[in-house]
Amino acid sequence: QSAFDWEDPLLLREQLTEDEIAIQQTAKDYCQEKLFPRVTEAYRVENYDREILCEMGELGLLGASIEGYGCAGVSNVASGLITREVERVDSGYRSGMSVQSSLVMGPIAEFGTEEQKQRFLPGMAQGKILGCFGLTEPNHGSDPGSMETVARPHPTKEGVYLLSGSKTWITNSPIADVLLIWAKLDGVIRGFLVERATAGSALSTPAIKNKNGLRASITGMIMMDNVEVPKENLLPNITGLRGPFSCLNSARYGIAWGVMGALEDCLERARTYSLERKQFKGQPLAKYQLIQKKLADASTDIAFGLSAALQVGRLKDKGLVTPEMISMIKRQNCDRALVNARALQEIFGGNAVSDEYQIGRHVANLFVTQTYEGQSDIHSLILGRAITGVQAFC
Ligand code: TGC
Ligand code: FAD
Repeated sequence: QSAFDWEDPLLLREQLTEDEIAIQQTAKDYCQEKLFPRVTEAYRVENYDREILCEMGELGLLGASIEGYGCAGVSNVASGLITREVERVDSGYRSGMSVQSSLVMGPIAEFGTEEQKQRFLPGMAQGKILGCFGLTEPNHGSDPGSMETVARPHPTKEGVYLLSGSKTWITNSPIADVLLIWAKLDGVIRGFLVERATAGSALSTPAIKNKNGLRASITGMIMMDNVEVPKENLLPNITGLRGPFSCLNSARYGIAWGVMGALEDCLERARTYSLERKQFKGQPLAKYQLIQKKLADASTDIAFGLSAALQVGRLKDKGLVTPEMISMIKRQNCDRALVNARALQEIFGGNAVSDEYQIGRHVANLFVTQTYEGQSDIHSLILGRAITGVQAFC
């Protein structure tokens, strides 16, 4: 008879292939040996080390599920396991990786020309070219369909578009080499690959500083005042909101795995602390029932959340996934990660306030993960529409 394993209560590893287990271990070794030692200081001073993307590139972690162009071509489950390991360290590090992989490399691979794929994907897979994804605007977040950013043909230069507008809360924007901008051309949403090297002073990307969460990632605005973009940089094979949302399907799927990694780290730390900390006649906190309930709740939500992410990953690999399935796991796993991390934080008492215990950083990050890529209530409405056939957005 098998013994209960609190670190893998429903034996998820039994459902994984040998390749997937090996890929997860490679990612875990890198994250624990190279990323974790940096994160406390990076979070304190709000610094994102650009080298991280190059290190991830060397290990084949970027655009990992893309076939060819220097990418690893692993299963969607393996790519979920990678995000779980990165976010076990910090959601901000997963954010930088997700944007590069799912939100910039993904659309180039899916909707780009062969020339665009050859030009961008190998350098992006190595982390040498850094990307960002510009959808959200100051006046349009949950409702990107109302975006104001526009593209128009250059009045005198043949084959050139001019982009004007502003985007905000954009991960990686201050240091990105290629900015995927969603803008309306003749009223229809299109994707443009803006290259910083040729955009000149018509493009600016100021950083947003003093964030309360995700401080180990870099976030900024994108201001465009007639930025020239050659027609070769227009994604040709996609029009409308389906473009950005198709990319978001992959990124939201990754977040559903990632936040479970962050919660696993909270659980491991809270369990260790509760066994070591003694209160009332020298008894460890772990002996008390209210503490045990918090650990049991978190462990159960992790086990259920990972099982659901695995099921959706397998369906994605078979081409059977729907956006609503992804909304379901994004919403549920982000919500449960935030609620449980917040409850586990209480186990640390006053020490929770010190960043040395790491838990406060996860809690602050998990608020952001519940907000970006569709705030949880927006995913409720997506599910509500699918269940009833009636849309409740407006
Ligand atoms: P709606 O009428 O629902 O759809 C318009 C068109 O889009 C298609 N579509 C999808 N296609 C593929 N996948 C999906 N998930 C899709 N969802 C919608 C749809 O079929 C339709 O196509 P067509 O051809 O019929 O025109 O559009 P709506 O305006 O009513 O949408 C409402 C809503 C709420 C669903 C949507 O706007 C939404 O999801 N809002 C949330 C916004 C969001 O997620 N923003 C994310 C910004 S990027 C980001 O946060 C990155 S953080 C990265 C990091 O640091 O990790
Ligand atoms: P709003 O849309 O103003 O929503 C505010 C609140 O109102 C939310 O709780 C929402 O659920 C609720 N609400 C809105 N509409 C309704 C409705 N119809 N019914 C009920 N409730 C509603 N965006 C990008 O494009 N690229 C990025 O790389 C990126 N990175 C980000 C990084 C960080 C650190 C953060 C914080 C955000 C990032 N975002 C990015 C933006 C993110 O996607 C948006 O913040 C998110 O989509 C919510 O939009 P909003 O902030 O404008 O909130």
